[in-house]
Amino acid sequence: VLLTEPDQVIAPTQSAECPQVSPLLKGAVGLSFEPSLKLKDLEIANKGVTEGEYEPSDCTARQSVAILIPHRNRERHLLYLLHHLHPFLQRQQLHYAIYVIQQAGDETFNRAKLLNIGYLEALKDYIWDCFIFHDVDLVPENDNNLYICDKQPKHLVVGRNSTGYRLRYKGYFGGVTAMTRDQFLQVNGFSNNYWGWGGEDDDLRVRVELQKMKILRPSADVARYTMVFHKRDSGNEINNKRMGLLSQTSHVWKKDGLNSCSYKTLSVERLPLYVNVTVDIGKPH
Ligand code: UD2
Ligand code: MN
Repeated sequence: VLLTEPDQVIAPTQSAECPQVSPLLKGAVGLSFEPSLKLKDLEIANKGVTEGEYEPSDCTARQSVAILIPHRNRERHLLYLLHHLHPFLQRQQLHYAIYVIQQAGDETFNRAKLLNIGYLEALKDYIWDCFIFHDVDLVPENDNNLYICDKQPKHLVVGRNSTGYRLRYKGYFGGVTAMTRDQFLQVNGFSNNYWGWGGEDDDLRVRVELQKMKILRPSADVARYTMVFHKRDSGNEINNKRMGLLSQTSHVWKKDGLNSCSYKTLSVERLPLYVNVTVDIGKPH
């Protein structure tokens, strides 16, 4: 046998799974909303994020999570959210990416359809395990509110500052929710037919209940958010058809949702801190 120097051992690229409880969590943190904040500052502070995506360097994340944010004309809110959310998700040791789904034009806003599009578009990049449907103006206050999915759909907003941190009503499913890829597919996603403010979150709850799934919530002391103050946006007037639509959900969910979501992608910009997907979603008919 010819003895040679041992080959240099190449470290396996697969590192151990991240711990069940991240050692980086801080619990409740004070939030700041600095009017002078600039996107450039955030980019400098988040060098580990590329094209909106991050992965822990020293362990393998337990879940891969896509954060989907429906958006139009709320730039300042988006900046505040990115400012807090990136470090928050990194402390949770997640593999994640942030997608902002931007409705082009001034037709009536459609939050639910934008979120369906976010799901479909994000899956073109990676087979995400879990999706977080996230209002742009809600900032989580406590990093023990884990942005991971569970055996059942999760509602992450028990309370927020403006409503005394209490659940608004039984069955409330708005603001920030978490569903696995399969859970969301099973309910055929959101309805595409809610134009304007309200009802689309209740519709998703009905879909979830029709599948005999049960909504989970973290404890009230953890599932707390600050909502950045805002008025009702123009182009997102209250949807007077919402009650009528809601009464039809059990009949129409199979054909109104992910499988009927038609749109035109105008651009996909891979910015340093998020993927900006701009879409033409049409208008109510
Ligand atoms: C509540 C729900 C929200 C949704 C909405 C009814 C909470 C905390 N949130 O929010 O999830 O069910 O009622 O549709 O209960 N947006 C824009 N530009 C616009 C309009 C809306 O970006 O011009 C986006 C943005 O992400 C915003 C979200 O849509 O956070 C919901 O709209 P909202 O903040 O005006 O409604 P709000 O606070 O009553
Ligand atoms: Mn809001």
